[in-house]
Amino acid sequence: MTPPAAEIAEAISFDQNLTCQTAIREIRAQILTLPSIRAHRLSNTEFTSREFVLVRVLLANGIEGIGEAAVLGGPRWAEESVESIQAAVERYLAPALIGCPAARPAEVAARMAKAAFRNNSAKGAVETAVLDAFTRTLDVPLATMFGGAQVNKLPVLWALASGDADQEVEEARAKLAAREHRDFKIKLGFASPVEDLRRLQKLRDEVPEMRRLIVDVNQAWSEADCRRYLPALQELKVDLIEQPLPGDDFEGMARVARQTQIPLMVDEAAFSNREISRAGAMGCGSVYSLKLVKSGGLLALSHAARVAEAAGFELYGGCLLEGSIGAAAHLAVFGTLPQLAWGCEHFGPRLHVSEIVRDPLVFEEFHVHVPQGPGLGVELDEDQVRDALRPD
Ligand code: MUC
Ligand code: MG
Repeated sequence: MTPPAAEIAEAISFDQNLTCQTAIREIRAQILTLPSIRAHRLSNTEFTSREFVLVRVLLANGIEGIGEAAVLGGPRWAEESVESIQAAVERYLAPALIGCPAARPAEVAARMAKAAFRNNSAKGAVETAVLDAFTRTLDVPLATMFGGAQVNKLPVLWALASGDADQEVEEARAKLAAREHRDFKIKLGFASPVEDLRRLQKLRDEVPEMRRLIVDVNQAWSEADCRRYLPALQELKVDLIEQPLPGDDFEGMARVARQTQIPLMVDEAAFSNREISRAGAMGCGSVYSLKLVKSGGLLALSHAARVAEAAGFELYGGCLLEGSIGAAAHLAVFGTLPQLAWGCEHFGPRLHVSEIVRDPLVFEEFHVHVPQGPGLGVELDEDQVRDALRPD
């Protein structure tokens, strides 16, 4: 039955209203820094406080949305730094978006794609803030944009990354005792493989209750290292090996994947959907780590999940150690996925000594809860934001 003309007219005027109300008025980017509870070491960087960019988008209706742009220890994990993100947002992305309705997310993404090449962390934060403001306007959770959450909590692991074996044993025991985490990711590659194996052996011996054990080599090993040390990882019952080889070595990852029974996870190797498809077709691994900073937006992150599944990967909810805002953004997408076989790693908020939101994410019984309120479901604590602003 055709809807009556009055209903059509009402729907069109609602749409026009929404388009006007959600026109983007202002976009700001602030650099914040929060100290970490301990040093966090990766193969190629190390930090004791985390810098990130808080993006705020103001709509014509006065509603503000927020997003977080993450980096790890400067422009090391990827090419963006907090300084380059602030400049990309203020000088290129913001001017391209002023006046664009948040009610048209595809146009928001298209305008950003035209204004800047890659700059994925910056774009991801701006799009998060736009969608946060838009879904707050509609008074629905941001997950609604992706079909709505199918679960209200997700299994979440904890990363051990101080590099000090005794400290890591204590930390793992404390997480298990608090029933917050029972799955762990151990960062390798900043020490020699032999020293890393010693750390792992100690953890296996002294914390036998650890359940799943993932190691992330962050591209530090060669194929020869893999041939030599993967049998030892297998003996230690490692469940998953993340990105052992350099990101551009697709052939090497495929050879290593064929040589070991431990599944490999593709991380730094694949940012774009083409890279994901190619990595899948070449057999570079069997698990894909989803990350906002790789996809460059939440719409693209949700799309990447489907591309990765179609390419034969199981999914893992990756992070770049985001705090509560970035974690809530990821969870809004992850909670809508039919399958997230390997759970997620959004423990980042707990790595900071303080918070910038009034309602921190809830970690209990080895899960993180997906926030339920409108938009991202987290509210800024402006006093804490002021305290965290990096001095110019
Ligand atoms: C990465 O390479 O996975 C995520 C957790 C962590 O400890 O480091 C990051 C980045
Ligand atoms: Mg990784």
